[in-house]
Amino acid sequence: MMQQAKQSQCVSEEGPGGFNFYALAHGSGSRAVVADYGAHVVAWRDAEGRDLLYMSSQAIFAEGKAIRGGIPLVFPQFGKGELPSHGFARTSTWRYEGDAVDEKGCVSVTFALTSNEKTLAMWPHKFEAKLTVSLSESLTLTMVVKNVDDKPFSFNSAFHTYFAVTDISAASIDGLKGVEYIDCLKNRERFKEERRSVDCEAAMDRIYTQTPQKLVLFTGSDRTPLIIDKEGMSDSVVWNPWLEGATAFADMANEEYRRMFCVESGNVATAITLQPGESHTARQILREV
Ligand code: TA6
Repeated sequence: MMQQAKQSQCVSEEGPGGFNFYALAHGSGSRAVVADYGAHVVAWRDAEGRDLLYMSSQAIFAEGKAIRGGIPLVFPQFGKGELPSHGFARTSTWRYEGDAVDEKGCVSVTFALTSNEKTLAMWPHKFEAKLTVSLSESLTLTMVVKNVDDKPFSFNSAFHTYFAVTDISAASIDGLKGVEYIDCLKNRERFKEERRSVDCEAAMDRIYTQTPQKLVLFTGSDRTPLIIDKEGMSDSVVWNPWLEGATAFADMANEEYRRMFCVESGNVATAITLQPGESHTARQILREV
């Protein structure tokens, strides 16, 4: 255990877009990279160096543009609305707050985003948000939002996780049978999932509500499936743009829809309301079975 602790580390360097990238290395050989821009996990690799997250080959690293891939943070709005799509968290530069290695060798890095003139102009609520990324044999994201205003506010949030799959036709999700979902491609009509294993054979954009704490994602590879474990989040969005959607994205090669599958833990159908001084914690733990 001490050996692993010695091998675990966090190193930062400037990269595309002039953003700072924090490379986390764990003694097991797993790796992750987090940008201060959006507090965005841009990579997570297993001990063999295989990418577990999809990153578009045409992703744009520039202020004001969301990075297409990895784990964009959705806050304080999900989807389209009064704010830019999925809110301003993923296109804001977060403040590096420090990194640490614990006695078991788990390495973590923490970022903070506090309401400022720009956010207040879009969303008139004073908040403090912190995002901690922890890497061991698993990858854990913990986001704490605190209401530092003198009035309540409500928000939506999600970890918009782009999982890498060998081919979308071979991917599937277990754990959604019996769960109600909102189909965003069918006028947001509500349905009940009848399948034990949910696969994807066309464009898909569904908000599964009140989902189980754990889902299992089969990525079509020879690797063991991934467990998606969430706390403090009621919903799971399942999305693939298919060819027609990918073609519409300037930052995604058309055929790359086949190599990604979004499963997004979040508070999407139900917002979180915080009274002054209250905090909310959302946590997603990703690990191989
Ligand atoms: O999570 C699914 C979704 O809301 C889709 O409707 C699609 O818009 C996707 O997010 C990507 O959104 P973005 O703003 O990142 O292009």
